Amino acid sequence: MARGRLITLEGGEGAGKSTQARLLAEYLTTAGLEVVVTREPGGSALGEKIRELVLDPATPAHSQLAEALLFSAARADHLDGLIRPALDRGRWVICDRFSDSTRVYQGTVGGLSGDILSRLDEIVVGSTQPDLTILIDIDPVVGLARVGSRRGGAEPADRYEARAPDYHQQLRDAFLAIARAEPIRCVVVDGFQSVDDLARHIRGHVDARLRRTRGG
Ligand code: Z5A
Repeated sequence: MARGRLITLEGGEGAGKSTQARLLAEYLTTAGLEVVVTREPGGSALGEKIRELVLDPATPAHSQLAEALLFSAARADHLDGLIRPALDRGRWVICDRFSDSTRVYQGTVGGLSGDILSRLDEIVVGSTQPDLTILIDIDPVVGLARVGSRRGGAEPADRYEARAPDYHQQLRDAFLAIARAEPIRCVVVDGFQSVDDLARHIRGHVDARLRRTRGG
């Protein structure tokens, strides 16, 4: 059986990653593929526990290394428990955030060295690198406003959302820098489009880069 494909969606808060993950899964399922939608941090029982911990505003302050190790532990469990078995069974896995988020949040913006992150990536992700990464680029002011209005003021912002505007602009720049450095793996799409237009563009990239190359 042919190995499945790993597609990751990356970008800042409120870019539309979860919405587009769901729509892409519907499209690929209709095209006859078996699809798994998952997310990070999360995607496995342990990963979801770690998610609660890292997003909780009440979590005690800790170092970027500790944070990267928490995300890495979640990712290791997610890969072993869900992603690799699904790929081995020929399923297409769509993951809402993955290792680029660690490179951006804990690395470029968080200050952890690229060397440490590369070593962690080699240990945890190894050869299970994304076949395609879709970076949904959006002005953080727009993304955060979307997330804020979805929340309706009912819940507190999580530890990341609550940070200063400049922090979110740095995240945006760091994601774009990865996409520029790895144009074969990454495509950038404009998150300021309507949900339907964005979904159409993403489908086009997936078809051009993955489905046509395997006769799918
Ligand atoms: N993190 C990290 O530091 N290191 C790591 O290695 C990993 C993660 C893996 C996870 O948060 C946090 O963990 C994250 C980085 C850190 N930082 N934060 N926050 P999360 O998963 O809770 O948050 P998120 O990934 O940013 O998800 P999100 O806020 O839900 O955004 P989204 O998935 O990109 O967007 P959405 O849910 O699809 O849409 C947001 C709202 O906008 C919603 O009401 C939609 O209906 C609406 N929407 C979506 N698309 C559109 C368009 N096109 N137009 C208008 N409105 C739209």
